[in-house]
Amino acid sequence: MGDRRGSSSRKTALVAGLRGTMRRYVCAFLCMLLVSAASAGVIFSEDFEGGVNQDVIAIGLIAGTQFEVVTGNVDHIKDDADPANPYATMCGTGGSCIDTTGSGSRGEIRSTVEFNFLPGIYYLSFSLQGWRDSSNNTASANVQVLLPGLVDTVFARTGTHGPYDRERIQFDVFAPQTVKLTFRDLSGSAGYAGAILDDVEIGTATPEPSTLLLLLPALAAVAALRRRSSGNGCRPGA
Ligand SMILES: [Ca+2]
Ligand SMILES: [Ca+2]
Repeated sequence: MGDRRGSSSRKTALVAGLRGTMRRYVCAFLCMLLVSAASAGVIFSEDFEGGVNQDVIAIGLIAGTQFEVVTGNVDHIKDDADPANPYATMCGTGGSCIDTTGSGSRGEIRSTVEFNFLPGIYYLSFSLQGWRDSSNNTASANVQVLLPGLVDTVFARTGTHGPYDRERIQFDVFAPQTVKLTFRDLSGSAGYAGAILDDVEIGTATPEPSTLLLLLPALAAVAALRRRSSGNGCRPGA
């Protein structure tokens, strides 16, 4: 009899513990979404319009931008109207851009800015296209995009040029993190021709409508838990 009562109270304590843990996770998730929805906006952007023209940039700062070369080299290209310039239309509507393959070396660029991500939902977007000079030489490249612990994705571009594809990655941050953004030219580039990169942007994302729909059962669960418990409700840090 005593054993049965003990087992029953242990089960009750376990269920209460699970409810408490579930409530904390749901509350943290809801708070994260609410913070994201309330603060949607751009927190970083780089269009590569600053600095010099048609320069091979080796290790060091890409002048006029918020990126530096950390491995190999890249080309910082600017379109102009000079037909003698083989890169006159390389950036397309982008104005200035980055060829992720410099001269005979695949490049790796990293933001000079360090991002202090608080819990929330964010996006990273950028424009990417294949390579072609005025002689119609084309090339392709695979570009690895890295925000350590948050984003690690490879994008492939074939040997065709334009139009840009606008890529967008959405990612969740569950605990504060400080990281830099890297674009790394992997295999696929040909000699001096890689993928063309432009218009990098990071921002806070508004939850998708589908995510909000998924929240409804969670909100109902929290409400039910609150009714059954005299404990704390949903509040930051609960
Ligand atoms: Ca640009
Ligand atoms: Ca190049």
